[in-house]
Amino acid sequence: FCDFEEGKCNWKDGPDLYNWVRKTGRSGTNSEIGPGNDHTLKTADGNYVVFSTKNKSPGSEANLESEFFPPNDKEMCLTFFYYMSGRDLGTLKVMRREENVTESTLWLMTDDQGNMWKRGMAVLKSSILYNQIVFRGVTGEGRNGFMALDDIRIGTGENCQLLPPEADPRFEAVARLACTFDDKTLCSWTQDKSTLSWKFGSGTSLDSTGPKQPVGGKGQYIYVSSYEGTQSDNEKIARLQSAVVTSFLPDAACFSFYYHMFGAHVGELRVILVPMQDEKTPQGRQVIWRRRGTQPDKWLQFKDSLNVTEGDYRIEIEAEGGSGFAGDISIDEIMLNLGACPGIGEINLF
Ligand SMILES: [Ca+2]
Ligand SMILES: [Ca+2]
Repeated sequence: FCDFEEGKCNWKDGPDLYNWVRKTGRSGTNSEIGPGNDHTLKTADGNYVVFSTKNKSPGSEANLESEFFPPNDKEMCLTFFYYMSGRDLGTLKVMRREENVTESTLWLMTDDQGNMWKRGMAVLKSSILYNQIVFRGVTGEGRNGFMALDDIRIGTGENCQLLPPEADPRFEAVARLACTFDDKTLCSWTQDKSTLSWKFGSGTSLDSTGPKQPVGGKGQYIYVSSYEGTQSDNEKIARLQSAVVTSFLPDAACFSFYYHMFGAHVGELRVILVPMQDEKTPQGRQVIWRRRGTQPDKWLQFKDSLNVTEGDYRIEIEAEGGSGFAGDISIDEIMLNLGACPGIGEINLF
């Protein structure tokens, strides 16, 4: 248990540029801002730890790390109080790290949660590995907000559940990965800059190998031309990378999108899972689906239940060019839904 009245107990600062700062409600002695009262004493003399967006660029990170716990065969429970205030504040995540092997998001809240201390709770499943808990703050665009923590307790698992229920990191993943491309953005997806690029299309070009129209008849899709003339062999891939998604265990998730591949020189379209702990090693990339060469001249749907064993991961959609100009690979309407895909297979669309 840690109430931060005497210090940070066994909680340590991560290796990042910024740290969670211990502070009293009334203190103006350091540059951090925070709640007026702590949670333990509910007075301005009480202490907590805080990470603010003040003077930090968006995406700045601070980690508060527990000691390593030995393998445990019983479920444990993490409870804590959090205070998140300010526009475009950013994200507070609770991560579990197992022997530096896997990192899983247990709890996640984004942006302002009202000007009060709220109770958070997360189930710590049994683990056969040494493991630790990490509170990770990531700042957003705001410059005048803060996230604070107090009264962190790790105890036995009776009546433990995820609180608040909306802190389930899976909901965030579902919302973040969906993309129609209709507003001419990639949503939370990013392009790998070292490769060929995905371009926006609306079906109005004279190119006879692209789709006649986007899925749904209007808006935008994205596509890759088979050949752009100037590329060398190792540049023939266009890669679209998802934001980090947490494992959907014990439930599955259904990942789907529409694709259109047509023309004599069409290359290959692949879906790849990249576990974050293996991100730096090529053998960690798991190709879960591939389709090669020209297909019927219409939108087809890829759909598959994601079976990821544990830990956080990223999805990549990779299009490989062909040996000539005749051909495009297009995709549209990326979706992620909780639960396994009903009737897995490929479904034709008009
Ligand atoms: Ca306190
Ligand atoms: Ca679209």
